[in-house]
This record gives sequence, C-alpha cells and structure tokens, in this order.
Amino acid sequence: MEGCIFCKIVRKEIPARIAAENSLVLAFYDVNPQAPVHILVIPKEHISSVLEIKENHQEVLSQMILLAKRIAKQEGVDQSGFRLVFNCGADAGQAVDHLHLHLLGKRRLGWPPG
Ligand code: DGP
Repeated sequence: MEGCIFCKIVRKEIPARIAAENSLVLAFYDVNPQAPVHILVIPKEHISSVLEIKENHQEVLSQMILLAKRIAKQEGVDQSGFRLVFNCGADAGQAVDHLHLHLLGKRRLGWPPG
C-alpha cells in the first residue's frame, strides 16, 4: 500500500534492521524497543489489522508465528521466555495500520500489560 510505512520497509524504500525474512514474511527490529529484544514480524502483503485477517491468510499467519519462534531461538529467549503480541485498534495502542506481531523478551514482562 502506497503510504504505509511497513510496506515501504518491505519494498526496502526505508531502512530497517532485518532479523529474518522469507517469501511471505519480514521480521525487523523495532525502532523504539520496549524490551532488550523487540522485533516486529509482518506479512509482506498489506493487511491493516487483526480485523482484516481472512480465511486465505492462514499460510502467512502460520509463517509469521513459525518465524517468530525461530527468531526467539536466534535471540536466545526461547528458554527464558518471550511474548508475542498483536495490538488491534486504539485502546490497544495500535499505531501502524499494517499487521505486526511484536516479539518481546530478555526482561521480565509484567502481567497484566499496561
Ligand atoms: P503498535 O503500537 O502495535 O502499532 O506498534 C508499532 C511499532 O512499530 C512501535 O513499537 C514502533 C514501531 N515502528 C514504527 N515505525 C517504525 C519504523 O519506521 N521502523 C521500525 N523499525 N519500527 C517502527
């Protein structure tokens, strides 16, 4: 999508530190990390939010979770623990309207989240 910042990262029009990538999914380090490990896993295709997920997105969604699991191992948080989060809408604080899975770890994460 034209003006979408994460689509621009997918197209390499703006820089990002890439953590991993496959044909459907891109993972990059968050510009404003909330934990020592904070990576965003996104579909290369523009999907605005969890509310826009359709039946035909099953493959890309499973790829996102499998890639997040691989990165958790790569970052050394698979044994200590980590969190995967989708923010959806205003109350959840979704700031970028391109589906993204936050991978957070390497510190004790509070529950419930703020
Ligand atoms: P959310 O609040 O769930 O929409 O999270 C959006 C995240 O995206 C937030 O943690 C900051 C991150 N972010 C926003 N713009 C950029 C960018 O241009 N580059 C990178 N690497 N991260 C970004």
